[in-house]
Amino acid sequence: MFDETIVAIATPEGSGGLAVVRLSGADAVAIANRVFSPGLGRDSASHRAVYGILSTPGCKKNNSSSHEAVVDQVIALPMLAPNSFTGEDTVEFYCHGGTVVSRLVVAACRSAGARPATAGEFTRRAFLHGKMSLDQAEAVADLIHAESEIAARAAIRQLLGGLNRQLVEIEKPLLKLLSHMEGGLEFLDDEVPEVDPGEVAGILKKSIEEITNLLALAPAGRLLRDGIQVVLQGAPNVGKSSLFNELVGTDRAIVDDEAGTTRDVVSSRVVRQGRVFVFHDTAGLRLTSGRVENKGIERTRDAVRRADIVLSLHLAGDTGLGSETGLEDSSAMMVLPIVTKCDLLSRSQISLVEKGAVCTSSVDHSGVEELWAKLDQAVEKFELNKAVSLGVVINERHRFKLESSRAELRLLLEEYKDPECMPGDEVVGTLLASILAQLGEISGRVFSEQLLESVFSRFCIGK
Ligand SMILES: Nc1nc2c(ncn2[C@@H]2O[C@H](COP(=O)(O)OP(=O)(O)O)[C@@H](O)[C@H]2O)c(=O)[nH]1
Ligand SMILES: [Mg+2]
Repeated sequence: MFDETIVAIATPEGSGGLAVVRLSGADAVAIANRVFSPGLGRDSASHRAVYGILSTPGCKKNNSSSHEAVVDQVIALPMLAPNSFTGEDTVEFYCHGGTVVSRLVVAACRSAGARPATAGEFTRRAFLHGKMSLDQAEAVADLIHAESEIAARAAIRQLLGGLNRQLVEIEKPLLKLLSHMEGGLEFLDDEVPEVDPGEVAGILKKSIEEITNLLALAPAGRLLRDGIQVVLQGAPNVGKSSLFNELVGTDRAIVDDEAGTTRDVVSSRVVRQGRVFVFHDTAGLRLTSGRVENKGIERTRDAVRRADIVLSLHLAGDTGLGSETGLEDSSAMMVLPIVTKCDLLSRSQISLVEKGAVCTSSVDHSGVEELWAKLDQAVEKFELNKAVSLGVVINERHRFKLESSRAELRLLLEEYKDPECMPGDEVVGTLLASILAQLGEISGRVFSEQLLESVFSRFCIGK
C-alpha cells in the first residue's frame, strides 16, 4: 500500500485565495517533477519552497506555452521522509483557490502516476510510520472539527500527547509485571525472584485508580466534542418554544397558543464564550390520543434521557415546582427550574417564586441573562477546563477500552484477595496480556486492520 503515492486536496472546497494539494509516497518528488517546472531537482532540498508552473504531464516540456497544458502558477514545497506529516516523501502544491484549479492540479498529479487518497489516508500513513499514536490521530480529526475554542484547545493538547502520556504511565508498570511473569515462566529454576503478591495488588490498584481518573474525564470529552446538550421540558403551552427562540436568538421554533404545537424535537447550536450549547425544544408532556403528538412526546423523553442539562419549565403562579414528570429516567447532570411568563405575575407573586428558580418572560425578555449565567455556572461543574489542561479528550472508543480493561484489572485484583489461593504466574500473565491489549488499542500500540478502518473511515479525504 505504501508503494503507492497518493494525492488529495487538503483545503476545503469553495472559493478562497489559496488551495493546497498534497502528494505523499515514495514517488512524490518524481510525480511532482512530471507536472512542475522548473522541477524540484534531483536532490530536492527538503522544506524549501520553489515557485513555478504546474502543467498537465507530457505537455510540460514540449509544449510549455500551450494554454491547454498550463494549470496554474504554484509554489511547490517538498518535505522529505521522515520529516513530513506522513513520515513519507511529501510535496505540497500551493495553488490558487476555488473549486476548479485544485481539482485540475489533482488530475495532473493522477495522470503523472498518483492515485486519489482515501478518507484519512494521510493521517493513517502518519500513524503507520510512527509519527503519532492512534489517539493523537483522532485528535487531528477533533481539531479539524472543533466548533468551539475550548474544544480546539483540548484537541491540540491531546495531539501534543496529553492522553498518550497518561496511557504510557498506566501501561509501564503493567508491562513490567507482565515481562516479569513471562520471565518467571521461562526460567523455572528460580532465577527470576517471585513478585510479592502485595506488590502486585498495589500495582493493580494504582492502575485501576488511574483508569478511573481518566474515565472521570469522559463526560467532559463528550461535551467538548458534541457540545452541551440542553433540553427544554415542561407542560404544553408553558412557553418552551418561546424561551428556546430567546436563547438561540432566532424564531427557530413555532410558537402558538394551541397546545401541542411542537411535535418534533427542534435543535439549535449556540457558541458562547468559546463553548457550544445545543438547545433542544421539545413537545410538551401530556396525555393525548394524537398519534403524531405521542411520537413527539416519545422523542421528548428520549431527548431528556440524553440531556446534560434539563431546563424544567413551569408556568408562573404554578406551585408545582419539583413535581415534574418525564425526568424520572433522565441522566442529566443538572436540572434547572425555570418559571415562565413572569410578565403575568405581580411583584408580590414574583417574590414567592421558589428560591433557585429563574423567573423568565419571553414578552419583556427578562430572566434570559440570568438563565445564561446559570448555564455558564452549571458548565463549570463539568470540568471541561481540567480536560483541556490535561489534554485528555476521552471519546466513546477510549471509554469502552478503559472500562473493559478496568473490569479485567478488578477481576485480577479479586484473585489476590485470598492468600490461600493465589493465582499462578501463567493465569496472571494471560490476564495481564489481555488488559494490555485493550489499553494498547487506545494508543494503537496494538492494532488491527479493522480498528484502523473504524478510526480513519470517519476522517475526511485530504486529511
Ligand atoms: N405572556 C406571556 N406569554 C407567553 C410567554 N411565552 C410564551 N407565551 C405564549 O404562550 C403560548 C405558548 O407558547 P409556546 O412557546 O408555544 O409554548 P410551548 O407549547 O411550551 O412551546 C403562546 O401563545 C405564546 O405567545 C411569556 O413569557 N409571557
Ligand atoms: Mg412548543
